[in-house]
Amino acid sequence: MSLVERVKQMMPKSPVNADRLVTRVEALQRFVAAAEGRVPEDRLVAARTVIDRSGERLRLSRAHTVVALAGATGSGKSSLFNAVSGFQLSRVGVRRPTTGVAHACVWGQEGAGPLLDWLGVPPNRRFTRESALDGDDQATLRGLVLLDLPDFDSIEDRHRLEVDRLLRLVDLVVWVLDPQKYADRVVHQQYLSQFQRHRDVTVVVLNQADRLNRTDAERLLEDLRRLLDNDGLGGVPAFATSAKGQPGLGALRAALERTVADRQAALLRLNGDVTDAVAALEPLVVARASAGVPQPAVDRLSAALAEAAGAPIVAAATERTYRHRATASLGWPLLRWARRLRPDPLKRLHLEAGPTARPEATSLPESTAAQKAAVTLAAREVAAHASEGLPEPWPAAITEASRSRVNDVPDALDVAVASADLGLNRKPAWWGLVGALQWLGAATALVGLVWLAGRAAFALLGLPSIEGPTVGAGIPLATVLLGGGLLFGLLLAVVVRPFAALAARRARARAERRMRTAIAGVARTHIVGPVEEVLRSYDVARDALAAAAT
Ligand SMILES: Nc1nc2c(ncn2[C@@H]2O[C@H](COP(=O)(O)OP(=O)(O)OP(=O)(O)O)[C@@H](O)[C@H]2O)c(=O)[nH]1
Ligand SMILES: [Mg+2]
Repeated sequence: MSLVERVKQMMPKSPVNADRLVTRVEALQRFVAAAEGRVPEDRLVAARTVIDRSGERLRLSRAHTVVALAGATGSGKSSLFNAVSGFQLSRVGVRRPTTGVAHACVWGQEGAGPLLDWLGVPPNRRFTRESALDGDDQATLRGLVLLDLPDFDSIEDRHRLEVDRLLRLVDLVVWVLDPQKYADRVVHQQYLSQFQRHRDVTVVVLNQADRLNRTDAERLLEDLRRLLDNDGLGGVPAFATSAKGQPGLGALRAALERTVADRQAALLRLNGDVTDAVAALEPLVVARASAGVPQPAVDRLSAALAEAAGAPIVAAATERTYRHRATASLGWPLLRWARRLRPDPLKRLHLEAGPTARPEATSLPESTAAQKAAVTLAAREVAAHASEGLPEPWPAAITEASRSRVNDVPDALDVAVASADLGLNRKPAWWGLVGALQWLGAATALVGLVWLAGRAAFALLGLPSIEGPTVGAGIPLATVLLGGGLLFGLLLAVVVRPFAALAARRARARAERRMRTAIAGVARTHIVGPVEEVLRSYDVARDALAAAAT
């Protein structure tokens, strides 16, 4: 089996489709858009970084593969870098640490400039391989951008920062370990084990193997593989190298060639990043969708709001006003004016019979502390139901949403009550009929009265009295007219009274219904609506993360 085939076997990976990766990143973007403002920003930072980075990396160059040589000081990164490139490009030193700034060597392929700018490699540290002199010797590495990184265990802070920065950007990492420090805990805990989700783009070399005999090299490699297993990196390619002697660079070069040929490293890397981000976000959603806000809780909230808004008071005033006006319209005509002197109950609340034109001018009573408490409780109940089964921090976001418009609620309730049509601005038709009959009775009585008065005047003046017609047992018609007219008016007033009372109660019920409808609208726009908006965000976020996960 050839070396390349052996390496191929060591690097099994299922290819990542670029379109699929873009779909995953877009789903992650949808998650962030839905969750922002609901979830603390620090929980989203990693996802945002991945979104930005993948966008940039994919846009910059799919033709290049960026491979970093990372490791502790003195492990031989620069030596390997030089050996692979075939030139002394990066200084190999005795004084540690030697490399302070990343060096890059680009094999062929025009247009790596923007990529190197993005990576932050200074122009004087960029080299190009595959000059005219090389011919096709280096063709198998065409597209490779090899980076020699500073030491990650550096006593120099800025080295570590530089390494950490670049490790987030590169497509594939070759961890260069040496026989002395390959088991270093810091290396494994702080670096290698953090790359679990990037196992497809991780290669580990035990460098300086020329310093070991074959048996020791095998033993150390075995030990190294065991440590990698513990790091969650079991099965990643791990082999011995030497920049100076046996076993040389063969396996490393083969790994690099294969990586370049596959053109998969960038996609695999980003795919791993997305998987990482998704895993970090997973606790923010659970498997099932939100349950919504149950109608009974909304109804209880509307009822509490109706109380606080004074709807029952206005409804009672509507009933009294109906009766008041009915009495004024249906009572004995000559006494009606007395009724009219008293303002009707609605007017005392500065409400109009239909929708009130200026809701802000009403004088509805302030809601009591108990009513306010009932509203708070009902709103809390809505939030609690909506939050059921949702992971943190969604319940907090839901509670916040339920309170977000609380300050506008009193005014909105006043408007709802005032603008509800109380249904009293049109006189019922039967009032007209009864009113006309009342006038008829009164007119009859008046005719009788005038007649009797005429007769009395004639008698006073000693004029001969005119005997008018009589009714039944000699009762003069004038008396009958007066008495009958009065009695008729009185009886009519008594007879219509229960009908007016019934109609008044119906007017109250109708007014109350209309106000409650308007108040339910306030419950929806001011409390339930904002809560449902959070629930919608949750569902969108949950679906988006499920899409990003696969
Ligand atoms: N025998 C042997 N010596 C090596 C090998 N690789 C590197 N060295 C030596 O190890 C020392 C350090 O090598 P560098 O290549 O500078 O190591 P580095 O990892 O770049 O170190 P920093 O730049 O400080 O991070 C030098 O003296 C090299 O000659 C190797 O494969 N075999
Ligand atoms: Mg170096």
